[in-house]
Amino acid sequence: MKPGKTAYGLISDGALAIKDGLIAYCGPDAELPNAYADWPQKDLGSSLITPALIDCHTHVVFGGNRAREFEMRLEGAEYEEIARAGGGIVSTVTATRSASEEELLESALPRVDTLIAEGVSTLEIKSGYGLDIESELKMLRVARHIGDLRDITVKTTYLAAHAMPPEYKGKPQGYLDDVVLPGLEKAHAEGLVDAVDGFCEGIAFQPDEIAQVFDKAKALGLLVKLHAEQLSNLGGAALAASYGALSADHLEYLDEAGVKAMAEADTVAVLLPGAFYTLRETQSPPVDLIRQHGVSLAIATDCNPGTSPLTSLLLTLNMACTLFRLTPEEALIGTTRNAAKALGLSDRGMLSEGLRADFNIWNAAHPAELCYRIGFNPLTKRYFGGTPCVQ
Ligand code: DI6
Ligand code: FE
Repeated sequence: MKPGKTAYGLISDGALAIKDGLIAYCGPDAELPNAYADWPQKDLGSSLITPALIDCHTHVVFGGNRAREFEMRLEGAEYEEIARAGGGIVSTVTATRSASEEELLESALPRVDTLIAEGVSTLEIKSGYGLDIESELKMLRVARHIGDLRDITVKTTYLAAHAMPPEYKGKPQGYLDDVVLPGLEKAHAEGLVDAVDGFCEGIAFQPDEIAQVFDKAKALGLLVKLHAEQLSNLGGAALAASYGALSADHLEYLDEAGVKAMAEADTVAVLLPGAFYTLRETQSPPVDLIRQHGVSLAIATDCNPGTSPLTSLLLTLNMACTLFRLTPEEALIGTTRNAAKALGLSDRGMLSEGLRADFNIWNAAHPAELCYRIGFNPLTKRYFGGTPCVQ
C-alpha cells in the first residue's frame, strides 16, 4: 500500500529492513542495499505483508451490554425512540458509572484482544458513557491502561458530549457548563486526552453546543473530531471542518456542502459500516462525492454496545466494500494510511522508510483477500515497533 506503485503499492519479491523499531528499507528484494546484506534475515515465503491495521473510531470501554435493546428493535422499536425513552446510550451510562476501573478493564480486554488478533496495532478509544466528570475520567484511565497492558498504541478521545445524562434532561447548557467543559480541563490536566469528540445529532447535541466544546478544545491546544450526519443533517461535518477537525465520522446524511468543507480542511471522512448495518440504515454515505472532492476516506468498527457491537476490523473491511461499494484498495487504505491520518499520526499507516515497523504478515496471496472473506482471519504474525508479538 505504498502510494505511487502498482495498485495497493504492492511489491512482489519485496524486502523489509527494520532498525530501532522503524522501517529502514521497504522495496524490491533485488534492490536491497548492500549495507543490509549481512543482517539477520527471515524468509517469509509468499506471505502478504501490510501495514498494521488501525481502528480509528471505537467505544470499546463500556459497562454492560445492550442485547435486550437489540431484541426490542427486532420487536419494532426504533433506535431514536429507545434513546428518547431513556434507554439506549443512557442505559450503558448507568452500567458504566456503577462499574469499577477493574471491571471496565476486564470487560474491555476481550474485545480489544479480538481486534488485536486480527492485526490491529493502533486503537482509538473514546469516553462518553460516564457523562459525569469522574466517570468520564475513569473510562479514559481504563483506555490508557489498555495501552500499557498490550503491545498496541491507544489514542484516547474525550466524548462527554455524547448524550444528555438523565439528571440534565432539558438542560444542555447546564450539562456543558458543569460537566463537559470543566471535565475536559480536568482530563487534559491528567494527560488523558489525545483528541475531543462530540455527537452532533437531534438526540444529542446541537451545532452551537458542539462549538462550545470545540472552542474549549482549541483553547487547550487539542484537536477535534465529530460524530456528524449519522441520523440527520445538522451541518456537523462543516462545523467540524471549520475547526480543522481530524475527522468527521458516520456521514450517511452528509451533503455536498459538507463534503466541500471537509475537502478544504483536509478532514478525513470516517465511515462506520457496522453502525449502518446494525441500524439497518438505508441512506448510504455519499461515497462518490467524497471521492470527487478528494476527501480522504477511512473506515472503523465504531465498536460500541448500541449501534455497532463489532470487534472485527476484517469484517468491517468486507462491509465497507459490500455495503458502501468501497474498492478493497480504498478499504485497506482506510484502515491503514487514512486511519492514521484520522488520528493525527504521521509515523505509521504505510510501509515506508522512517515509519514505525508496525506490520502484519498474512497467509494470503493478494490484499483483496482481506476484504473478500467473511469471518476468516488469515493473520500469521503481527509486528509492533519492529518486535514480533505473541498476540
Ligand atoms: N453514534 C453511534 O452510533 C454511537 N454513538 C454515537 O454517537 C452509538 C452509541 C450507543 O448507542 O451506545
Ligand atoms: Fe461512535
